[in-house]
Amino acid sequence: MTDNSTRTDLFSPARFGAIELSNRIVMAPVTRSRYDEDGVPNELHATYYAQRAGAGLIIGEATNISAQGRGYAATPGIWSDEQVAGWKKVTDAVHAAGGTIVSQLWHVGRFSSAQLQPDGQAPVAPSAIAAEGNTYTVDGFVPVSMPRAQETEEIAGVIQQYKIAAMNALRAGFDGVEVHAANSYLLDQFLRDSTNHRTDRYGGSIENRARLTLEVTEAVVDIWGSDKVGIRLSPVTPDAGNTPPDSNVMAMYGYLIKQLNRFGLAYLHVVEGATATSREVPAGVDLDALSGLFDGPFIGNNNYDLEMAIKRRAQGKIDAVAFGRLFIGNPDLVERLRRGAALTVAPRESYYGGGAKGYIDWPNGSY
Ligand code: 8OZ
Repeated sequence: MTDNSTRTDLFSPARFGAIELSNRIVMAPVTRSRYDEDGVPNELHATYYAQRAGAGLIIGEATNISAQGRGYAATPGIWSDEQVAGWKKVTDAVHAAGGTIVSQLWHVGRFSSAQLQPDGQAPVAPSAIAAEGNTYTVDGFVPVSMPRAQETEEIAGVIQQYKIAAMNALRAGFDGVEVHAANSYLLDQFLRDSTNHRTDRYGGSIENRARLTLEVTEAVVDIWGSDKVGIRLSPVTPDAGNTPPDSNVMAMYGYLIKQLNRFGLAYLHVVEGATATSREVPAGVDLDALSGLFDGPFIGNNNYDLEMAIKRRAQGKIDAVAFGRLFIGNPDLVERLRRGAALTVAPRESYYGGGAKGYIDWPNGSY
């Protein structure tokens, strides 16, 4: 077998801000929908993450910062004491296995059903524009609900939700947090002119549309320090109903990334193309030019294989690569890639829902 570590430094340790990575192969946040209604992690989730501690860094699956931020049944939360205690089991298990793990802070915005919201209320969004598509509830898939546009005065409350979740992540023993500003959820809904039609200081100009993401980042940095905070963006990923990205991707995300530089964050993480599908980008978009505007470490993601990662690392385009789906069927992915060993392809049916089967039972450590 080949020892790929002689071909690239992707298998060598790195330091992103104050986050220590044992190698530059990162586990992307992967929604697995295996939680009870209380969104509390338990031994099952601790085992799952500990099995994947060989990742240079684990980015935990998208985690609801509040009941209002929840858009899918069976996803975890980080607003209650029970959830914090559950996450502590996960972080302890990952640390005992030698790993590093950050929590991805998530508010879905309009991509929710009233069925999932406190008191059956409408989900909140920058503007009252309905998404298309279905979300998952205990009754199965249902269309997402018409959202309610947030009042300007409510936005401080949203920032507070992020702040409390960031404090909870600290109490739960995480090594940092990632702000989920990707994939057409709340922060991305504010960034994009297709979903943000506001006329207050959070809408209209690029500066105004970037404001909430920057204020949330600042709030989270206040808790953690900038060197333990990363952010994930997906400048061209359409949402589930194919709402288009911003009308001027380069200007919008270019401005945002330049503004993010003032924090000195641990890393920027970008979905290059459409999440879990194509790396294609619309005409006029150059994602490498956008990531090149960032002053700190850059994690590239989306449909990579090892060869592409080695090549893009050698070209100086990435500092680390994040693999999502490959970590489902290969808990020992880093070692498999290093040895050039065969990879297990997890079938789609194993991705979401269920229990231990298809979750913690993949071949581990046998090459
Ligand atoms: C798959 C299913 C549900 C949610 C994302 C948090 O795309 C998600 C997600 C992925 O960022």
